[in-house]
Amino acid sequence: MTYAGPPPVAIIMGSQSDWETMKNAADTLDMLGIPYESRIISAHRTPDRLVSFAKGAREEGFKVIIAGAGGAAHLPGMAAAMTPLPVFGVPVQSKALSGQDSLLSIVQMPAGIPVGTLAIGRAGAVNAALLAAAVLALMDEDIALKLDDYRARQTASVADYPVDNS
Ligand code: RP5
Repeated sequence: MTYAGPPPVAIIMGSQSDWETMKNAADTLDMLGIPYESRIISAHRTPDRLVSFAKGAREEGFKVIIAGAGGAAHLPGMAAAMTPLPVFGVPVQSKALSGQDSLLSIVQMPAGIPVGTLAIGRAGAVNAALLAAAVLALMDEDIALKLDDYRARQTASVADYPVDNS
């Protein structure tokens, strides 16, 4: 199945400054051929934009939301509060506390409103995209095959023995 309609994945982030991290999610989806839309939506600076996006996300055709934010990272949780879609949260590495603030802000959701929380920074952004792909793969054989191929290539790229680079 190929997506002819709206992109199935929304990548939202609290600030332009989050893009350097969240671009890793976008690049991963590009590599898998999965369409997405990226938007800046701040829980604090653009609350009305957040409400209108989150409440309308399912009707817009999105299937999964990847939400990245740093510091007082309320974006993933507030988005999850207003949509039934799965939300994967990416803690962006903050300057003040190296992303530990972002991680704790995102991961400590109250029971009843889940956010699938990933690692801080690039690894989290890449893995959020891979998890989004895995969700879509449940209903899309093409994506499932691409994920299998990605795993196989990753395994093949790991050398048996370390080399001295210097
Ligand atoms: C959060 O505040 C954003 O997600 C970002 O990680 C952080 C800092 O934003 P800027 O001051 O760089 O715009 O809302």
